[in-house]
Formats: sequence, structure tokens, C-alpha cells
Amino acid sequence: MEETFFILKPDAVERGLVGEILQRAERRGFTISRLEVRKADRAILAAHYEDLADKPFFDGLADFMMSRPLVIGTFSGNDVIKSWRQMLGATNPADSAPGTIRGDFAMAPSGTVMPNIAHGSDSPESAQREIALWFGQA
Ligand code: DAT
Ligand code: MG
Repeated sequence: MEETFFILKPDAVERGLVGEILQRAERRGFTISRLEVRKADRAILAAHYEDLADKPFFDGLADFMMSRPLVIGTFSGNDVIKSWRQMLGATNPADSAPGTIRGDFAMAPSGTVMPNIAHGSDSPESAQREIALWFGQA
């Protein structure tokens, strides 16, 4: 049994998509093992996106993620890390396939990647790091 960390980003919360996205995860067979509404600050986002903190788009990304509340949580299930990433679809909404969460719900302005609805950990190491960062060592 694996655990992954997810964020439903401000666009998902504002558009009232939280229930529908969580329902997709539950229908897939994931268990919601943690769930919270949280406002992020720049420090936690810099740690969360540590590999992106020196990118030119980081400030815009952080401003967007701090703009409104997030829904954060964890899913438990077999191969849940890879499966949730597959359900999310490609990072850039222009490339995400129909049927994926981003492919069905995300529409970023032409040439941009954000907003793109949701986050999922990309490896077991990232999942462990992100769960500890957002929820503390459980
Ligand atoms: P993912 O969210 O699919 O794991 P990532 O970790 O590469 O993708 O990037 C994290 C977030 O940063 C992504 O969801 C949106 C934003 N982002 C990535 N690349 C970007 C870019 N070139 N311009 C603007 N935002 C970007
Ligand atoms: Mg990522």
C-alpha cells in the first residue's frame, strides 16, 4: 500500500470541482487518508517546489498558489503515486488527454501552463517528502 500527496489548486477550489475530483479518486479505489483546506505561504511553496525555485516562472506559480485556499490531502492505494499522476494527465493542459482530470477541467491561457487544477507527487521519495512537509511526520 502506497501513499501520495495531492493539492487541489485554487482554480479547482474556486470552480467547485473539489467533490468531482475526489469522487474520481474514490471511484478509482483510492482511500482519502488526509484532507484539509489550507492557505499556503511562500516558504512552504519554495520547499514544496524546491526543484523549480530558481525558474523564471516560480514567482507567478507561488503567487497563484497563495492567492486562495488549497485543498490538500493524501490518497492511499496500490500504485497510487503513478495512478494519480496518470489520472491528472500532462502538466500543460494543452497536452493533457481527454479523460484525464487536467484534460477534462483545465484550460490555461494560450502558451501558459497554469492554472492546471491539481498536483500529485511524482515519486515515492517526493511523496514522503511532501507529506512530511505539509502534514509533519505522521
Ligand atoms: P507537475 O505539476 O505535472 O508535477 P512540474 O512539477 O514540472 O509539473 O511543475 C510544477 C508546476 O509548476 C506545474 O503544475 C505548473 C508550474 N509550471 C511548470 N512548468 C511551468 C512553465 N514552463 N511555466 C509556468 N508554470 C510552470
Ligand atoms: Mg511536479
